[in-house]
This record gives sequence, C-alpha cells and structure tokens, in this order.
Amino acid sequence: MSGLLDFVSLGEVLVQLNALSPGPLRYVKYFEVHVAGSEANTLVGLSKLGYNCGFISRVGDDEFGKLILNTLRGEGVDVSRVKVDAEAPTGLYFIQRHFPVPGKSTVFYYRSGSAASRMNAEDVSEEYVKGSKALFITGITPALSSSCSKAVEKAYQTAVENNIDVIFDTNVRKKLWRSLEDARMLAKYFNSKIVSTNVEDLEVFFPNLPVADAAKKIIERGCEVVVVKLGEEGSMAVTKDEIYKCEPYRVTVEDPIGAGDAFNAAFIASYYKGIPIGKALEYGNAAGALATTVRGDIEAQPTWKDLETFMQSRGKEILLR
Ligand code: KDG
Repeated sequence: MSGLLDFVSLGEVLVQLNALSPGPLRYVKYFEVHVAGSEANTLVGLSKLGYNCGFISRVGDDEFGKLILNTLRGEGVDVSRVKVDAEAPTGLYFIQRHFPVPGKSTVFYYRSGSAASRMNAEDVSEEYVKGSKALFITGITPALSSSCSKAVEKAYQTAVENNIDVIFDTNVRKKLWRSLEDARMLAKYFNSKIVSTNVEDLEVFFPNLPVADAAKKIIERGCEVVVVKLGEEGSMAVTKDEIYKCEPYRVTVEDPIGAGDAFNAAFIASYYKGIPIGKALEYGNAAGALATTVRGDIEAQPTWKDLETFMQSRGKEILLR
C-alpha cells in the first residue's frame, strides 16, 4: 500500500469498566479497566495484522486520556493527531455481562460532553487523510455531536475527492441517537468501497427487507462489497454478482462487545491483501470469535499467526454459495 499510513480513522476512545462478575451492575463489586472504542479497536486489529494506522480524536487532560494514548501508542497506532483537550474529561462506559441474556453484554455510557465529543472539522487534517490508503468511519462518531458529525463529513469528503477508499461500518448505537430517523442520515455513506453492517442496523435502513435484499440495495448505491455480521450465525458478504456465507466458530463467550471490530479488522486486512472474499469472511469470523473469549475489545485481537493457529485448531467451516 502507498502513502504514509494504510488506514486512518476518527472517533472516540473510552475507558471501559468491565464487570468482573456477571449480573446486574448494581450488584457488581469489581470492575476491570480496558481501553476501547469501535474505530480505534478496528485500527488496533489492523495494526496487529501488519498495517500502519493513524487515529484522529480528542482525549481529556486526565489520567484516562494518558491511558488511552499509552495504549494506542503501545499497539502501534499513530496518535500524533489525537488532541489533549483540557476543557472536558475522557469518556467512560460500563459493561454488564451475561444478564439478562446469558452470553450477551449491555453497555452504559458516561460520555456526554466528553473531550472526544468536542472534536470538530478543524481537527481533521486533509493531509493526514490524503496520505492514507483508506479512511475507516463508523456510525458512532456522527452521533456524538454535530461538530463530530462535521469532522466525519470532512474526512469523508477529503477521501472521496482524493480517491482514497472509504470503509464504513453502520454501527447504529440507538442510545446515542435522538431518533432512528436521525440515524438514517448515515445512509449517505453507503457508496463506500466496503460497508460493514449487521441485521439490526439493516432493519433501521431497510425495514422488513430480507438481509440479502437490503445488502443489494447498498450495492446499488455504489458499494463494492457489503459485509453483514450475523453474530452466532457467522457472516455473509454481498457483491454485485455473488453472495457468500461463512459459518461461525463456536467459543465460550466472556464478553461479545468488540467482536464486530475484530471481525472488521481481519476482513479488511484480508481484502486489502487480495484474499478471496469467502476466505476473508473466515478470517473475520475467527477474529470476532477470539475477541469474545476475553473481557476487553482489543486484548484478544489476533495476529495472522494467531488466526492460523486458531483456525487450524478448529478445522475449516466455510460454506460458499
Ligand atoms: O464496538 C464496540 C464498541 O461499541 C464499544 O467498545 C464502545 O465504541 C463504543 C461505542 O461507542 O459503543
């Protein structure tokens, strides 16, 4: 890949306080500290898979901001464009695990007015975006504030005007949007090269449409490949001519939060290596499965060697049609 960086992204990184014990948070006595946020998670995953990545954001001038910078830097992500904002704190969120649905987690945000939510278009350097091979954006950042929405729009327009690929994950976080109607503005990013999504998000944009038909609608907007994360059902990808389906890897789930980001990183890394889509889905499923086996979003994201070791231990479970 050419340019200074392979992938650039922007968004909020939060301190994650993950319940050590399962059950309702009011009974939880101990929490474990992690660093997470969808866009940064994906960059960390890509970095582990050998790509140069850079992040645009803000953190507070506080201990948690320092933790985030140290963590991203330690994972090999360029943080030269992450501003330290003395006027607002670093955002936090809590994770409740295995309740009320065993195997599932629930997030509780404490991020309103955070440093990252004050990011604006001026924080987005055109040169930085232009120096990359691809821009990765998700539906979370436009939901944080109108200045964040404008920052994403500037990054996106810069990429489009300079023939930089755009990769978009719909990531509709219902707790962050005032209404689903507002969230539907994200459809303007459907002409990205890769759109990654899930069944719940597709339902927001294309109510009552079967998944493959909804994905085809996105392809009609100019997208090259739509990837649909199906959770315990695996994943599928839709292009103009084909539909691919990949069975999941079954693992013992500690916390599923962050699985989609690990999936994205492995799928994107594979796609940019020229690996066929069916195999890229298989790598994505493996990375997503691994991410669910621990608390924290980035800790169990795999290297290529980890992926091969894991997949060989399971045998191949791919179905193409
Ligand atoms: O994809 C996992 C993320 O959702 C989680 O780490 C927190 O970025 C986050 C968000 O905004 O929900």
